[in-house]
Amino acid sequence: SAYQYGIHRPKGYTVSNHYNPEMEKHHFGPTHPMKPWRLTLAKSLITAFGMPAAMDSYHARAATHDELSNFHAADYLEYLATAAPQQKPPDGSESTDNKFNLANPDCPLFDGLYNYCSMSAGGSLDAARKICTQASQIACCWGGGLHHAKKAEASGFCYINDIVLAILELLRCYKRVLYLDIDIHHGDGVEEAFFSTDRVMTISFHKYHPETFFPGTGGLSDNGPKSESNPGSHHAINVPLNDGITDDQYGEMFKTIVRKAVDSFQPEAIAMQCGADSLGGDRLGKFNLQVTGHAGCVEFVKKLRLPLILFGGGGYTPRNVARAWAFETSIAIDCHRKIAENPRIPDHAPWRAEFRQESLLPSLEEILGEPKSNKNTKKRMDEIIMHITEQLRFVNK
Ligand code: TV7
Ligand code: CA
Ligand code: ZN
Repeated sequence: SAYQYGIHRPKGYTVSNHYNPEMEKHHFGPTHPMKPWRLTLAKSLITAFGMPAAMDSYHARAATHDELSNFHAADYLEYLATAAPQQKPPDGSESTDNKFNLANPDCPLFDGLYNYCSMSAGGSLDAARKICTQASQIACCWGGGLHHAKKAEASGFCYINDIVLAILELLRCYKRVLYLDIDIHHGDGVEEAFFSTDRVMTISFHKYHPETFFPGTGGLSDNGPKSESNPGSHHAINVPLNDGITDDQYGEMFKTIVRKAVDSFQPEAIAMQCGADSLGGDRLGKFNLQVTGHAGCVEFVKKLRLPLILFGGGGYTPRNVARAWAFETSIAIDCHRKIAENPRIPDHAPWRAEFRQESLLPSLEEILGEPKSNKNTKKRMDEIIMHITEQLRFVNK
């Protein structure tokens, strides 16, 4: 029997969810940290809490070659569509074929790769179109958010930049789009794609440690090519952080910076990448964020009442990824208070082994991951806010 939460459609606006269950059937490889089945786990939680009753659910279709070519180079797409999964040479050595940065351990060529990419992009494009026609006010595509992909290059587990494609779609009907990125990695692909326009402002919060942490870009002073003739200068904002940041500190930074950016840039729509590798206990990340802290950023953005797309992204401890995206879906449909009152996950479900006796929102006593020591000083946080405030003085819409 389904869990009874009494969840109903929010008043006055429509939320849509864009998902294709085929995505989970794809595997990057047994030891690769990117696990597409975390999407199924998220969808299972969303369903277990009765959330589909409160939104429009769409089966995400595969994006067409034409649609992908709005951002990506033809020869790159051609190669993606035809390259065969790499066989390990019999001598056990690594493959040397790395055209377009493919077939390295981060971006392997796996079975059905092109299918996987076009479904991820299809969901994000569908979401953008629902936002453009105002059929939805908030659209969720947790299978998207692949922010590192470049025009003709795969990078950091990303092959097709569904976010860039979705923002290009939004630009057909909205004058200015604000891009927010709370994945623990720098949103370099999206930043670079919109370097030379003043119609998109990008803000990425990330761990910044160029020598040791991927992708090594996104320093505080990297605000786009600095030239008089480039309208896009000052429209790339970076918030470089260190390990161990807490909910309070992160939330404070996020709200302060986004509030100032919205005031000066006056966006008409927002695209937000909600990478869940910034949560405590992530396999790759070392921040201390809890589900409520991560989701607090989404709640703050929702309250701006602008057309909004929520993308997934990173997240390498699948059960925590699923928790965060399920709770963020509940914020979109405005039932998060109900969920917070009884966050216990139904224990009869097939995902029982994954969650055991846990709840959707881990309590204060059972936080996500071992607390890491916080390497972010108040002084540095103030410096960052000062620098960004200065940058935003150049942006006046
Ligand atoms: C959006 N970190 C993507 C984040 C992309 C991070 C990296 C790995 C990794 C890859 C593996 C693997 C891994 C335990 C972790 C410099 C290298 C070091 C590959 C072994 N285990 C997102 C990309 C990042 C692949 N890459 O933002 C297969 O970690 O640091 C690097 C580059 C060279 C390649 N090696 C890692 O979250 C979705 N990769 C195990 C098997
Ligand atoms: Ca980020
Ligand atoms: Zn990431």
